[in-house]
Amino acid sequence: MKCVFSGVKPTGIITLGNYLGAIKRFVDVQDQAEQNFYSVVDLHALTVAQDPKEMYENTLNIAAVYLAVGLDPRKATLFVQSHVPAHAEASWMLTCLSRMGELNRMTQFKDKGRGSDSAGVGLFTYPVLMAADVLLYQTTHVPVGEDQKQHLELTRDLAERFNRDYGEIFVMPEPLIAEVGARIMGLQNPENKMSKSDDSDANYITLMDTPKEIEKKIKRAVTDSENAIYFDEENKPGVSNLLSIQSVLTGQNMDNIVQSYEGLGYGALKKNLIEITVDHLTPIQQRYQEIRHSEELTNILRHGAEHAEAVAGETLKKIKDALGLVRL
Ligand code: AQP
Repeated sequence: MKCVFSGVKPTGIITLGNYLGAIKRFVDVQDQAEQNFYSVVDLHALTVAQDPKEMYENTLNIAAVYLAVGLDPRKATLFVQSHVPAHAEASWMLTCLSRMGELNRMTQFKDKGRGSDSAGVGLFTYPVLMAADVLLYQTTHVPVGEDQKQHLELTRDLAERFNRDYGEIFVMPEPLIAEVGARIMGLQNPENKMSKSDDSDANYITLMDTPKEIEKKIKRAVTDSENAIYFDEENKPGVSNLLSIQSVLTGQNMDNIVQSYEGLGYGALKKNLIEITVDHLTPIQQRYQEIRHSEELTNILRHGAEHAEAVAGETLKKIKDALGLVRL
């Protein structure tokens, strides 16, 4: 892999969904790629009204999580999106290349904006900003959860259109979507994906939840009345979701996990998963506490922004030249 880019919005505390679907994979691939860029995409968070104080804290919290889960700043450039103005600039240029119809088809806009007159324009153009994020780094691979697949297809469409109309500038990025864990579902509502801005905190586990909170949430997780443990997303979404979480956290394959529960009921599955989750998150939380208020964190973000700006700036120059914008 030549270059990997991905990002997370600072819209709340990172959930097990964000972690298993995306962030854990950032760590898994950081040694395989020649270059890694991971951003806290704060401009994306603005697409929905944010409390400024929470926004500020959440941005630094997510940067600290990046380090706590094992991203290594010697291998990965970590930065805050708004520190690199090229993202907003390139986004405008790509917006002018985008079509209403294709943005209208984005399912996340349909879900969050529901096509109403009061839906934010930023929510509508969000996928174009994401395209700019990815394309500015000549990204070859983008580790994301299933929900971002459609946005990445749009990124590829825009890159193709630009290359065709203005000359070959952009590399075509590929999504990296896991087979298991790409769509972790809500604990109370396993028909919908787990989201960090969900109204009910019983629906998600955050990376910062205490062992007691984890225990309470997993114990209360919705299952079904069959009391038989096997993987069937359609008919047993709650149980299958718990099994997926166990599979990604432990790296064990699904068949082995299911076999290990033979003759056991949901109580055993939940008890085991509570233990696995707490054991996995405890060292992450310890490292997070060490780093969150350290100077190390701000230094890493400062250096990250400088490097990101240099790389993105090169692509931005090419875009401007191709479009005929005068640079003096
Ligand atoms: N439930 C999920 N399962 C697997 N992957 C997920 N991701 C999000 N939810 C799940 C992946 O996490 C990465 C970062 O997501 P994001 O914060 O940039 O945006 P999102 O997809 O909108 O995540 P949330 O948690 O649902 O945020 P809110 O509630 O603010 O909208 C992405 O790669 C995403 O695919």
